[in-house]
This record gives sequence, C-alpha cells and structure tokens, in this order.
Amino acid sequence: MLPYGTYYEPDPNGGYSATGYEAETYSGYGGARYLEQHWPATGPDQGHTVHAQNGPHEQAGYEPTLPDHPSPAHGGHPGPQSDDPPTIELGPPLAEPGQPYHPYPAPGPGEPPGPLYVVGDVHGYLDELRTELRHQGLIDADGHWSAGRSRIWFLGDFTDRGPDGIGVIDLVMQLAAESAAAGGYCRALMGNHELLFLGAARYGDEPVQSTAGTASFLAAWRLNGGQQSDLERLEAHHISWLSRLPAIALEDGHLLLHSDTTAYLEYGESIPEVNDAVHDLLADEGVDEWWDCFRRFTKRFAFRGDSGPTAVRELLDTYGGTRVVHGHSPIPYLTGAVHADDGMPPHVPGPYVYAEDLAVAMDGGVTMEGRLLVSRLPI
Ligand SMILES: [Mn+2]
Repeated sequence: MLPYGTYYEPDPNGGYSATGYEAETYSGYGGARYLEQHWPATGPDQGHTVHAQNGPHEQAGYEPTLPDHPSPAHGGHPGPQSDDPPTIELGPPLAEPGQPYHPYPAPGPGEPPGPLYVVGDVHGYLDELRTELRHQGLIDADGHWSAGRSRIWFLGDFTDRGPDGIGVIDLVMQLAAESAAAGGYCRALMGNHELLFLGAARYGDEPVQSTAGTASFLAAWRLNGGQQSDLERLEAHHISWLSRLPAIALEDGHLLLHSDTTAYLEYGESIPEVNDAVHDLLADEGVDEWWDCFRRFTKRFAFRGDSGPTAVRELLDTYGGTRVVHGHSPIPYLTGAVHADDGMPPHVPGPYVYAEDLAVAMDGGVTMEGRLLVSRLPI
C-alpha cells in the first residue's frame, strides 16, 4: 500500500515521482495545539480514547457507547413538537415516489438552525464512518439519519485508498435526502480525490499535457489509491452528484475548504464565483483544464509555518468567515508527529487547531490508522 499523502505525479524524466510529505519540512507550528474531542459517551478512558490511540483496527470487540436517548442538543431526535399540535390527525406525510419517508418536522419560521458538524476525509472507510456518525448520534443502528435538524458538512475525499468509496458516497447521498426531510441537512465539499476519480472515469488513459510531463487521470488515480471496484460501481447519478459539489462553503463563520491551499483564489473572489468556475470547468473544459484543477486542489500545507496565518487571512478576507476548517492533509503530517515509514499508528486526539487558531484541520488520517473525525463546531 502506498504511504498516505504521497502523490505520484509525472516527472520530466518520465515515470512518476513522489511529491508527498517526505519532501516537506516540519517547522514553525507556532501556536498549534490539540483539542480533545468531545464524546457523548460517558466516563473516562473508554471507547474512542483507546480507539484513537490504537487505531481503528486494533480494538477487538469495540462497540460505541451511545446514550439511550440522544439529546436534541447533540443532534438527537427532536421528538414531537408539542407546541405545534395538529388539529386534525392526518397521519404521516406521504413521501415523494422514490424518496425515503421520514417523520421529522421541518423547522418553523424563526427557529434557530440545528447543531453543525464537520466530517474529515473518509477515503472509502465506510465502516469507520458509520461508527463515528453513530457515536455522535447522527445516524441510528440501521444507518439512517437520526439527527433531526442537525447540519453536517463532509469536507470531501470520499473515495480511494479505503475499500468502499461508492458505499461512502451512497451513504452521504442517502443522508442528504433523509436530513433534508428532517429539516436538517447533510452537504459535502468537492475534494481533490473527487476530481481525480471523476477524471479517471471520464478521461481514462487519455494523455494529459501537464507541465511536469505526460500523465493520465486513470494512471494517477490508480497510483493514488484508486479502487477498481469503485470505478466499476460508479453510476451516472454518482457522477452527477459529485460534479455539483461546491469547492467552498461558509457556515456559521467557518470557511469550509477541502485543501489547505490558497489555490481557491485562482478561481474567483467570492464563494459563488469559485464554485461556479469549478462547475463550469467540470461541465465544459477538456482534460488539461481538469488536470490543472486537480493539481491545484492537491496542494497542501499553506497554513503551516510563519506564513500560515497570513495565507488563512487572505482566504478569510476574500471569502468571509473567521476561521478556516479543512481536510486533505492528515493531522499527523501537519504536526510532523509521525513519519510514513516508522510503523507506528499515529495518535490523533481530535481536530488540530493551528495558524494562530485561525485554522482547524479535520483529516485525522483514517487511512494510516489514525482517526476519522466527526466534530461539532465551533471547536
Ligand atoms: Mn484530499
């Protein structure tokens, strides 16, 4: 298996060269700090603390501990709205054909929005995603939305490296429909692996003329963890959904991005401009423009070091918000706490706040036996 985060890209001498973390230096994390994740489970030193330290595959018999009745404050089922009783019992509303039925009430006018959650890079780790969502009370034992009017943003990179990327996309699409019926939402950003996967499906082995040499999306996708079973199960509705994901969003003052890069600025000066530019590119442009977009959104580490806070402020000044929340660069690599080849699973206690507290990293490194992070904002 390839070391996580090592991107193999064409080099001018032919073949591929790794351009991952190995080439980076780890210096200047001024002001960085870890924050322990808040878990709804009770008691110290159980469940996820061990889970985090030992990695997701090491804890035999691990079962998430859930409160019997998740409170609405933590995204639980809001229960009947006793202040708005029906005068005539009409029975449950009928679902649209093909749409799941869910009995949750829509928010009334003036009601505050539900709690906000973000989910880091999933990369095909469907079982781990289900476990974390269940642990936070966001889905029930059958994998259905149980969070009422809660709001979730996935930060992108659903596929590649892990075993079931299409299963992850299917779950997120299902939760998007179910949450909307409940008066909440489940939304997602486009990560660089969405561009890579869509590019592999669309362009296959078609050569790309990049500045670094000749490549193809299919070759790059395979070298970066692409799973043949995902490509074989990719359907038109997946492509349609993935192609329309926004690249940036602003929620409760949090500027949500997949990648820790300022390359978004090259696509527009407002959030709609950037998202429209990416969608137009995906709809109309050729393989070289796709590849260029993929390359730009694969950059990383812009918020580290002495210049990091300035880079974050440039994004916040342009797009709004008071803090950036991103995925893409696994926390163990951002902190320099682990090297890809030392054989030890990294310790990821929770989201990583850095760049003078202006940035929150959410990729817990699930592909390297770290953590898949699901966290409530603000942190
Ligand atoms: Mn990524």
